[in-house]
Amino acid sequence: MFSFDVEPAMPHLTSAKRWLSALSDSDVHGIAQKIDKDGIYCAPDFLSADDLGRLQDFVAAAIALGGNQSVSLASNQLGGSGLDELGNCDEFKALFSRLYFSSLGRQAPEVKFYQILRCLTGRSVAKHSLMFHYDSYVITALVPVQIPQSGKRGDFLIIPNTRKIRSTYVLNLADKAILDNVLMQRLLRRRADGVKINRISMVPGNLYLFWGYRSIHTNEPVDEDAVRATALFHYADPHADSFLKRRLRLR
Ligand SMILES: O=C(O)CCC(=O)C(=O)O
Ligand SMILES: [Fe+2]
Repeated sequence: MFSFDVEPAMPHLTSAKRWLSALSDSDVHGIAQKIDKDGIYCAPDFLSADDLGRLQDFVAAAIALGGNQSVSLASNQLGGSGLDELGNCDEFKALFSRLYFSSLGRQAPEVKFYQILRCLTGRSVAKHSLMFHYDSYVITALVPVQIPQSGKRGDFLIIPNTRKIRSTYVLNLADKAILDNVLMQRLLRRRADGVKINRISMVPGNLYLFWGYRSIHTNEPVDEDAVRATALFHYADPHADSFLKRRLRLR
């Protein structure tokens, strides 16, 4: 009998799950403290080269299908990419509820992600860059899938922890309105207000965590002929039960 000495393929997400399963409560607390202090936590090499390669192939196909322009894919369009598996992975979901509890000291809501795969390329790139914002969700995880090696790489910009979780949806809207106007965006783009903005050159396959609701953030522009793709996992909307929000039907 022949026996081929071929290594069996590693199941998907093995290295990510290994790292996640090994996290103690004090590790999670350390992550929360790092985000409080520096604005962002990075877990290097979160994805294996295989998992990352599968994701990069998926991005290339999505961009080709989208006519070589920027595309944003939601959870229900991510089948087969590996991001669906990550979004449903118990160890990954537990990281978010543990972080939430560690940071806020409150029982964490069920982990359901608002998930997107954001692929920037082509002429539409400018429209999607330097749009400073607060997320609607407490915790944001970002996994870079593809980052240009040269030229305009679309570095991530963050002014961390500039606000608290607002007690009401109206106050949250007020913060967003202050930020979402031409003058304020122009000030931030020119750094004219003297605030210190952290710039992060992201590395594909790493996992980045930050308080998306509390931090002003965006990405720098990307060259039109390059591709910048990031997978985002947003968790915990503090205003999910707001009557006003439901009436306005805003996300
Ligand atoms: O892709 C990025 O670097 C950030 C995207 C982001 O902040 C968002 O989609 O909420
Ligand atoms: Fe964001």
